[in-house]
Amino acid sequence: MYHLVKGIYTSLTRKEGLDNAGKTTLLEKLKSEYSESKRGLDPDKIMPTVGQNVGHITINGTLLRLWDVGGSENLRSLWDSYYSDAHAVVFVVDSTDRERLEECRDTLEKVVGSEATQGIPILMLANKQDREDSMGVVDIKEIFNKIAEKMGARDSRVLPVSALTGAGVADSVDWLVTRLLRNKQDRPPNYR
Ligand code: G3D
Repeated sequence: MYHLVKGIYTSLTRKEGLDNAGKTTLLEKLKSEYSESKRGLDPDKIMPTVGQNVGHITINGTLLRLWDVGGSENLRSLWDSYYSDAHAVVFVVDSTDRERLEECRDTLEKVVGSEATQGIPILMLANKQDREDSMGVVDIKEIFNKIAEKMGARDSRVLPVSALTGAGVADSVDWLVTRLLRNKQDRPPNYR
């Protein structure tokens, strides 16, 4: 019994694929800053994303429904099902994890290449900028620039953030909302 419980715990908490980038921490930070209740989970209560976490925030009258989807290999196959409903993709990168940057780039390349994401803004967040060992946004941009040409005329940007401290989060939200409003005609909002 102990082994089964331990096995389940290990599989739930194992960092694999693109996990650990800070997606859930960012979602909770956004909820604490922008949701009506102004309540988000404390970072020490956040568990790895097993399926998806959802949040709703309102910015200057624009309601955003945010899906935080797990980045592990087996969950990535589900991403496609989100794209046709999505108005933007926010791709969170752990700037301290040099070893996985190539995997991040390859994964983003697939996201960008998907038919259903054509024309929607892509925001890449270089997270964990509060840490001394983090790569700077210039270095991260260089890695992602290699796929920038595949993005065509679509809006894309790499911005530095710390989901933990909240630094850079307001600028990222501003960028996103501006692009969503600008893109309203190509991909109209869902009011359901
Ligand atoms: P995920 O949802 O992408 O899998 P999480 O990632 O939000 O669960 O975060 C994974 C770990 O990174 C957590 O630490 C979390 O506190 C930390 N983290 C997230 N964002 C930041 C950040 O901006 N700065 C720093 N320094 N850490 C961050 P633990 O220790 O709980 O695994």
